[in-house]
Amino acid sequence: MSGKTLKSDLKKVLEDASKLIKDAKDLSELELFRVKFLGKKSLLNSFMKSLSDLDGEQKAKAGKSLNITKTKINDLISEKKKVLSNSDVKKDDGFDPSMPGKESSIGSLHPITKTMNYAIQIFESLKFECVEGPEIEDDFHNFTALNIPDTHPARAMHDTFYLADNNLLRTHTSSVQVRIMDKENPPIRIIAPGKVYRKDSDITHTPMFHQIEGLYIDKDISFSNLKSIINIFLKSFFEEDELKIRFRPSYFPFTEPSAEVDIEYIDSKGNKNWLEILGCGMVHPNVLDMANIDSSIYSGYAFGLGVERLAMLKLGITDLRLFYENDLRFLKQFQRT
Ligand code: 2U9
Repeated sequence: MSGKTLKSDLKKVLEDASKLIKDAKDLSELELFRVKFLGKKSLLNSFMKSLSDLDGEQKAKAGKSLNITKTKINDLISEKKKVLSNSDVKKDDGFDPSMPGKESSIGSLHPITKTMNYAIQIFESLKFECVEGPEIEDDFHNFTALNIPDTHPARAMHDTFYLADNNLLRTHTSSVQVRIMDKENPPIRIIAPGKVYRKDSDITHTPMFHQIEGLYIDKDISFSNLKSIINIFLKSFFEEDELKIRFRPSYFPFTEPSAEVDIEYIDSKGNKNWLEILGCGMVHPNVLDMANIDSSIYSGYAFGLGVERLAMLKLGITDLRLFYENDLRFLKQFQRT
């Protein structure tokens, strides 16, 4: 490499580089030119490598020329980079890079799920174990095992969604508790939360709703144990130590004696009303015997509550249908509750 040829070669490189850099359309094209003229495989770099073939003064001179060219190309690139960076922002009119980013909205649990979780957590603190089971059931687990005879109106077509092969959509989560009784021996202390289905649709009923049912079977379980657990649960759920609770005699095929429980509710005008909130009773001896639990040794209590009803009272919602319309204006109100 003679000094003269190097000089003219470098002149040519600088001319080519200046032209291309000047015409670079955008930052990515500019980067391609940087690699082309200054990268490992560039002509400049190959000249650098062949410097070792030269000696003394020649080497120093050539090295200096190379460095000057390199610096000039670098400066051209930096200058162009500034121009392109500014014009990139200007080109995208309306874009202000200093604006804070858009907040992405985080989903939240449905008010029914929240109410259910809240109730479950109270029962768990009272040492009830949470169990789950299938929503598609058979006649035995949903009806027969619960002392609901063939002739009972709950079995009529208008109440139950029947499926093929003698299956049905469970009408209550009692079927889950039957499955646990079949598998386990007392003491059994469980709650079964979940979706249940009934062929019912009007202003106060939806064909799917949520229940939490509870069951406690052991020796010497009495109605006063049942009253105590219901009182503790309701006072805790409504966060009201002075809550007025009343047990009213009732009938269910799976409990004997049975009761419905009302709470005193004071409306916005200050009027007091009794509101039915749940059903309960002592597990019918037939139900225990059918599950091979000796009813002469064991007794138990059971209760069932509708989660939608609890949620409406707790959250002050007056129309059941709001829960299932998926209107974000409604749902967003419970994001932080
Ligand atoms: C077993 C034995 C008995 C569960 C019970 C109720 C009373 C009850 C309703 C409340 C509102 C259903 O959601 S609702 O419409 N439930 O009144 N449920 S006793 O009794 C059982 C459960 C399991 C083995």
